[in-house]
Amino acid sequence: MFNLILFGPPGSGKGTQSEKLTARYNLKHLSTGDLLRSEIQSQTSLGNEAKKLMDKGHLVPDEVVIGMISSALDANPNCDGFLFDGFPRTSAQAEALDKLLDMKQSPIVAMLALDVSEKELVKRLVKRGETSGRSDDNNDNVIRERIKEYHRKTAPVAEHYNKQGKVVLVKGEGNVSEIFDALCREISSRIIPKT
Ligand code: B4P
Repeated sequence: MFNLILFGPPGSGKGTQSEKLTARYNLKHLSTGDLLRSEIQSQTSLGNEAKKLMDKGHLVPDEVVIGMISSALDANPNCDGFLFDGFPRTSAQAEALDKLLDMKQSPIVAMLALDVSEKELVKRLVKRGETSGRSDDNNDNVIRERIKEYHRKTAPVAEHYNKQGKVVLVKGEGNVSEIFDALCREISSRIIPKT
């Protein structure tokens, strides 16, 4: 299995690039944001609780998202690999993911980290909020809080994988296809072993 993490702050292009990468490399896309929004849409009790936190720009508890990822891994035993998007978002989630993948003897190969300035992040999320209907995108204070949560709780996840020598920093500003090409170059030249 070939497992990648696409990492970056809210609005850095994780969802956008994940769609293209999963199509190119035939990976199973696992986005905890999408899984949570689907629970909200179905009005499950998990979704209703998650919505309260997401609407404030806060993270959902670790045990909830770890449980969702664990079920998704079990539900896809035969895929070529996973692309994790928006997960792990805390050090506890990173440790749990490493354990789950150790059991499958298929560790993370690399963390592709999108680098985008805060000014650009806010601009993108405000713009998406005009049309997406996402309640966490149409309020400036919530957007700022999500970025603060990222610095408080998520940025340390990069250090976790840096210690394992797996972090690849990629410039996340520019047009979508240029960024996609840069990600593909990293995957092809540095990650997939040449035969
Ligand atoms: P996510 O769904 O992961 O959402 P996100 O980080 O806001 O968005 P993403 O990064 O995917 O968006 P993209 O840049 O592609 O999380 C939402 C919430 O769910 C979190 O705040 C949290 O509450 C909860 N949650 C999720 N996972 C969790 C976890 N593991 N633990 C706890 N809580 C969790 O796109 C942004 C915009 O930029 C789009 O409009 C896009 O079109 C645009 N864009 C993308 N690339 C661009 C480019 N190159 N140029 C210009 N615009 C671009």
